[in-house]
Amino acid sequence: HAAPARMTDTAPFRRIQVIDSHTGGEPTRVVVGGGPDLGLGPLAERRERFQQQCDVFRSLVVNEPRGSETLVGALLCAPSDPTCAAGVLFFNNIGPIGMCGHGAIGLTITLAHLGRIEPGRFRLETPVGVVTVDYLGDQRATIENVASYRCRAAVPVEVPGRGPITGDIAWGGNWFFLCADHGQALEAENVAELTAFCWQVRHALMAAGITGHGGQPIDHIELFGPPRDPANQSRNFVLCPGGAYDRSPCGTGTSAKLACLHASGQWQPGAIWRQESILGSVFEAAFRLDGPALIPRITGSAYITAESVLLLDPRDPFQAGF
Ligand code: PYC
Repeated sequence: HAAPARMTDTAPFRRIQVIDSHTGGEPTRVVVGGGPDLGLGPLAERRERFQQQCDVFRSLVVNEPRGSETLVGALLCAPSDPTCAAGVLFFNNIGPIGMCGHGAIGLTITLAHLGRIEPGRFRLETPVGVVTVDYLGDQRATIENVASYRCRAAVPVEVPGRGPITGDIAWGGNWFFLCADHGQALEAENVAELTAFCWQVRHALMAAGITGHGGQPIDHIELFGPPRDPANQSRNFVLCPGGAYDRSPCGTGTSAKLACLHASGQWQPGAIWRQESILGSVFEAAFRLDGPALIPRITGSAYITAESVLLLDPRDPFQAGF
């Protein structure tokens, strides 16, 4: 007797294997099979190729109907740097991003879940530099991020309908505008208003021609306020480039924060900064100095939420996501 027909017998599905996790509430989807081959060469070049040639792949992995605007994708690649164990390209609902702290922690816990790593250290190549990862066991990892720095301090910007605010511009693997005089309540119940406010700030920066180094767009807006838990130093709200807010304290944003604190003489090497997210999840952060370079270390926990196979049905009008 012939085996009963299954759905997979009736359509040539393409299959993409993924593992999902969350780091402090912020999800990461690691592509472990079925992803595009971007060839070899520096990760920054492969990121360009990914942007030019794989946008449909990016969208179908992270966007609806398989994902959501808050999901960050991670494509594992062969490293070009022989000192690295792996390379990774991070991407979100609108395009690739340089580095992702919560994503690197999620990737580490995913590799441990797969049995590919044991507690210890490895180096991870990203398009913006090499990150050193310590897998600590027990769902925890520390990321030693790329060198981070403050580019400009106390930059004024007029936000239409809101008034003037000031903020620092800093690099932490992505570009951030970090603002404390926003007048907003950093409460989870207020995320719709916080999102609208940060979106306006971002557009005000663009309209005023305020950028990071080399004219790079400032695509992350980070608001600070007092922590809810007195064990922490600060609470934040971070708006990501595609309009979703970071549920975690944002690893690259916390790196940018450390750079600003150090530049203004407010935080010293080795001292622990506990950054609380809008959900109350916490990253423990510190930095060391390597000559003039400030190297942040971010520690957090991630948990596996799914092992899945994404199916692409050529008959599906929304197979590329939306
Ligand atoms: O943790 O660095 C981070 C991050 C960037 C965007 C979302 N999370």
